[in-house]
Amino acid sequence: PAPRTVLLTGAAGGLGTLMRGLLPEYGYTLRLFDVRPIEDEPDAITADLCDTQALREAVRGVDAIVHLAGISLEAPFEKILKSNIEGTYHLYEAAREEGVRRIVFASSNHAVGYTPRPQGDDPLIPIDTPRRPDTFYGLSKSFGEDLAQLYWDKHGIETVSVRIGSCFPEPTSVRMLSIWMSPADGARLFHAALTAENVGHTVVYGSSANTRLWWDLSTARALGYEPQDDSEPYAAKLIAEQGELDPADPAHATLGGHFVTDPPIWPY
Ligand code: NAI
Ligand code: 15L
Repeated sequence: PAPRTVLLTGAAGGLGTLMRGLLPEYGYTLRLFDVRPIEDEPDAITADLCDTQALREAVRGVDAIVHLAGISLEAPFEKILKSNIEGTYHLYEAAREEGVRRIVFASSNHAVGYTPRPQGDDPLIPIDTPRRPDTFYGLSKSFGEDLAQLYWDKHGIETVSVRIGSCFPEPTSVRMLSIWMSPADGARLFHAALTAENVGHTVVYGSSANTRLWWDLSTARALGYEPQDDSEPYAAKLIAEQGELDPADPAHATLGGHFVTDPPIWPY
């Protein structure tokens, strides 16, 4: 049966707030979890992913989990280690102990951030391109994908790992014209990831059907995802303001963009 009660971790965040608004339209009842309190949501669970008891109670009885909680940008390694690596491990352990069979994991394009972006007639980047994390943040997403594979192979817990491009109300950079996922398409993709049968561990790119798309959406489409949006209407204004991407600039020549070139955050 299709999942009905879904735990949404990271529910206080940007994407979590968007999905709190959109996923109930697909018939889901959401249980909310975040280390930050959520205004006007008295039933939300306010706890850290490393609070294993709170986490186990949070997953008890849900049909599936949409796992968005974590640090969403580069940060010192120790912080990434706690929230993204240990936190995601605790989530999978809680799911295993409580018998939750399906997780949708918010991976990121930064797991493959050093991959050169297609130029000209180059083919789209396939989903099985070697992982090339561009940050400790991207490394934690690469870990999350491997963890998902392990829990499928060893424990039969299914995951769809979604390498999200940029999911915001509107694209705000020329790079985002290629990797943007509209919030409505994000909800479509999460719904497909929650309901498709026999996904095992499936990795997909998460974006809209952008004219300037860089990667292959076929594994997402195979779940039943049919993107409806395209960033192209935003292109003329963004290019006029920011200029075209410069292939000689490493921040413009890779999937990960400025994550590739930003100075490291110390202390490592
Ligand atoms: P965000 O930073 O706005 O939200 C993340 C939420 O996770 C925050 O509310 C934070 O309090 C919570 N959180 C962090 N550490 C936690 C912990 N240890 N325990 C409990 N809660 C914790 O990020 P955003 O943009 O909403 O992203 C959500 C997820 O999607 C993140 O995992 C991010 O890496 C991933 N993602 C998002 C993209 C986007 O375009 N928004 C692109 C690629 C990946
Ligand atoms: C991500 O992984 C971040 O969580 C998000 O804030 C954006 O920076 C996005 O990637 C991006 O690459 O634009």
